[in-house]
Amino acid sequence: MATIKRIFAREILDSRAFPTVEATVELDNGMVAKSAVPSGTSTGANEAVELRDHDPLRFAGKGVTRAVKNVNEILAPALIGKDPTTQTAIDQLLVNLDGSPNKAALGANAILSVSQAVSKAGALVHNLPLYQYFFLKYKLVEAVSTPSPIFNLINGGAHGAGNLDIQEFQIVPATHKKFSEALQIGVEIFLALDEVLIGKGAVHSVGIEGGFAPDLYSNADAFQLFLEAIARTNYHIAKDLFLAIDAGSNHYYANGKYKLRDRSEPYSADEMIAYYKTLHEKYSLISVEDGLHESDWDGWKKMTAELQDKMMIIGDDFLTTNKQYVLKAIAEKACTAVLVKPNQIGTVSETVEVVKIAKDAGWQTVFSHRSGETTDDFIADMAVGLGGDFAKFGAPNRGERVAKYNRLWEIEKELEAQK
Ligand code: 2PG
Ligand code: MG
Repeated sequence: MATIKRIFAREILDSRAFPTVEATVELDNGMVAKSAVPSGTSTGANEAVELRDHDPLRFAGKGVTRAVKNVNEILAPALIGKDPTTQTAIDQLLVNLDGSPNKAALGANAILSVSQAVSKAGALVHNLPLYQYFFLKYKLVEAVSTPSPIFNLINGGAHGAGNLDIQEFQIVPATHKKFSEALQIGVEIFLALDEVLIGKGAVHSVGIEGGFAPDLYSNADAFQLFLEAIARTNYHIAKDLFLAIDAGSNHYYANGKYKLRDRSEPYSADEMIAYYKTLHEKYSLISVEDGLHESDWDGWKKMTAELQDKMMIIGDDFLTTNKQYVLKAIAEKACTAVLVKPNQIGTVSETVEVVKIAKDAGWQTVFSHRSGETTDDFIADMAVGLGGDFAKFGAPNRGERVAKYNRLWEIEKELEAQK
């Protein structure tokens, strides 16, 4: 049995130039595994706590030396000599060492870096690719397959240039397409959008997740841009691909109302639901994430009742990959899908538990990157190994995004070779 010989963490930079935590696990047989944690920009109130230094004299207060120290001085010594394949026991130990309800003591970034690196070490010990290790360990699905990608091609809200309210304007290739075909659709529409924006003399630089961040007058303009771009390709909306959004509605919510620049009067929750229905009719919208504010449970129940036969209702900030909220939303029929972000909860095992609960309830699972990312492709393997239905890794652009899409592409090839 291989055991953990040494664990250490360090600061590395994420895609926004903020420091984040990378942990390295060394085993007594010489094997080495590393993993880095991502970080959100538009975060849910109930996410596990990301520990930052808040020292204004270092990296604008974004340093994570306290989290690094917690790995090196508290988590690492407790794990020496442990078997890295005992993920559940190790994660429980990490949770206990923290002792707080939301990982505020040691930091979810500290804890997750170790938890993820331990998974990678466990896969190495079994001589398996990480996705196979997850698949065989947790048995959440009958067979491994690659998830369908959701591409965020226009960045608005907290991720964009400040002139669009909706956070992510996405395209979803038809789910019967295999991953590599879906990737090609995403890329060709991304490149067509670039041409359309250049043709209009509009800003065509990209936002925080690699999608374009153009200067537009209204959210409706973004959907029109999609139609123009799609018309330049050989693909057809509602046949080869569909539109979707991450509304990120916390961003434009105030005093019980939603303020979209498309209309001078703010929208009520009922009017937002009607708005999403119109988007479905007009633009084949098949998925809406965080369509209402994270605290509006009654609104979410209504939204699910009214829209679930037309589109997927995804909870992100609303559920924060937290069992407590996922169970409540299942019981109250407030969603039909969960966004899966390991750093919202802080360990691999708790993430797996949430995925299992969602699957058992017949929900869809959408594995997601964060806006602050590294080139670690952990989430791609996790999505495959746990039977994720969808993978949302941003635009097919920027190294930290394409690292994950390229990993899915590689896995597709591996799986095809095994057939
Ligand atoms: C989201 C994510 C990822 P962030 O809202 O779904 O796209 O953004 O990481 O900023 O929370
Ligand atoms: Mg979201």
